[in-house]
Amino acid sequence: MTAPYILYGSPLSPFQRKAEAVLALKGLDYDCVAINIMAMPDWYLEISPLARIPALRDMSIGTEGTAGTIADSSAMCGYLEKKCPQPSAYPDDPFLYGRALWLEEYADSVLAMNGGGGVFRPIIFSAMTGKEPDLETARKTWNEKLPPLWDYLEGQLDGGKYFLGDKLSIADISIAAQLMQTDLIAGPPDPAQWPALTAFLEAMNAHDIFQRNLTACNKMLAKMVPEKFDLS
Ligand SMILES: N[C@@H](CCC(=O)N[C@@H](CS)C(=O)NCC(=O)O)C(=O)O
Repeated sequence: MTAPYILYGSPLSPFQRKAEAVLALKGLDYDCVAINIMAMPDWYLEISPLARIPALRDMSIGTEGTAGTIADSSAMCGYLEKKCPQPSAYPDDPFLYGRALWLEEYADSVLAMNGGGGVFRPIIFSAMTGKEPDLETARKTWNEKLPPLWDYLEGQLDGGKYFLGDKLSIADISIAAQLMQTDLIAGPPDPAQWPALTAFLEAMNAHDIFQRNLTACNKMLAKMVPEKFDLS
């Protein structure tokens, strides 16, 4: 390992995608170490006692054990912002800062629960364990649970390019990271119904800060998802 940071986890985790985007935004190099979430090793559980990926290691602080490690994507993004303030991933204005944290939480909770838990998992985890994809659960989530969340985000964007003002922030990164989780295997929401949100997703899919992660994801998913699933 030669980079100054290590990310433990998998590129397929939307939370790792968020952390990778913040590292890329700040121009920080990192190595990735794969963690199997179905059988996390004991040494990793010491770093991440809630048994979640990703976790970050700052090699300048510690290279072994729990030294220099931070679990939880929000904690690690906050840390990176303090350590390397520019370019900033958080708005300067106090109110916009609060709004950014709220939108990050919205992405990390309901979007993750439904997009990751209700669509990605039933399809990909089944494929990983040699089972048929659970398309019934994925379709129910896609058609019933995700639309109200997309409605809220469409309203928050209010026709804009970014969620807060005219600058990319942790709100955009967190929301895009979760939207990509379903986009990777089922495509975007219907652009006729959610025009601003789908334009936002398209722009984020093309943004430099997501390229390393998306390339890794597409490579990992190529065999399991030769064609995107139609969940409509
Ligand atoms: N709050 C955590 C959430 C991380 C999380 O939920 N990660 C999922 C993978 S995307 C996980 O580790 N799940 C473990 C499991 O389901 O056993 C963060 O922001 O990093």
